[in-house]
Amino acid sequence: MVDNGRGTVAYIGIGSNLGDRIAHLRDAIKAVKQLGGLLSVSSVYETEPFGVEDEEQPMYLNMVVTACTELKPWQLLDELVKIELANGRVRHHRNESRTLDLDILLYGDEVIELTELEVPHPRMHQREFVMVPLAEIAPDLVVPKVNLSVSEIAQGLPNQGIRRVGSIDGVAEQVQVTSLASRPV
Ligand code: A4P
Ligand code: MG
Repeated sequence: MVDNGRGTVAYIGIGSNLGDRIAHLRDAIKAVKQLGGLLSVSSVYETEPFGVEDEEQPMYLNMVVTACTELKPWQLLDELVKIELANGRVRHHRNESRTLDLDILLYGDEVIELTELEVPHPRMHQREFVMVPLAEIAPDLVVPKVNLSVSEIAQGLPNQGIRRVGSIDGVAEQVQVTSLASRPV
């Protein structure tokens, strides 16, 4: 168990491709902080929708944060769902556009294999939109089950269309223009 004295260190992936994407990311960061504490925050990346060939989707903003929390993993998942709902998340089918998606990528060094909660996130190591921001904040972390470091995994991925747009404090104007002018809300 990875415990820094204030709970377990958890890595959380944040994604948004609907509405005011930056506002959703900010809201998520604020809310996650209240679940215990925030240890680090990656840059924000604009990323091509991944795994959705059959429909046109707006570009995503993605980032990863490190939290520490005394919540158990399933309690953390419940809280993340509440944060998604508070940000207008509607669920019809998998991989659809969303105002806010919060995934538990890693929870300490735990391996959890339930349908409702799989940790490490089962698809994280295949995705640039997760591994590139994660490599910024935890390059040497070894991902359980994959048994490679985050930076090794990130470097081995094919190009999937990812562009760093800046820090969460520095990106507001340039990304809001695209998101408000041309994206459905
Ligand atoms: N679930 C199981 N394990 C976890 C976990 N570690 N963290 C369950 C969070 N949830 C977990 O999730 C579906 C179910 O996964 C939940 O009921 C939960 O109990 P969801 O958020 O309702 O639906 P989803 O996100 O559409 O499905 P899924 O399969 O989690 O999709 P992914 O893997 O999250 O991918 N392209 C770009 N560029 N950026 C993105 O952020 N995201 C997706 C969604 C697809 N393409 C993307 C992006
Ligand atoms: Mg999800």
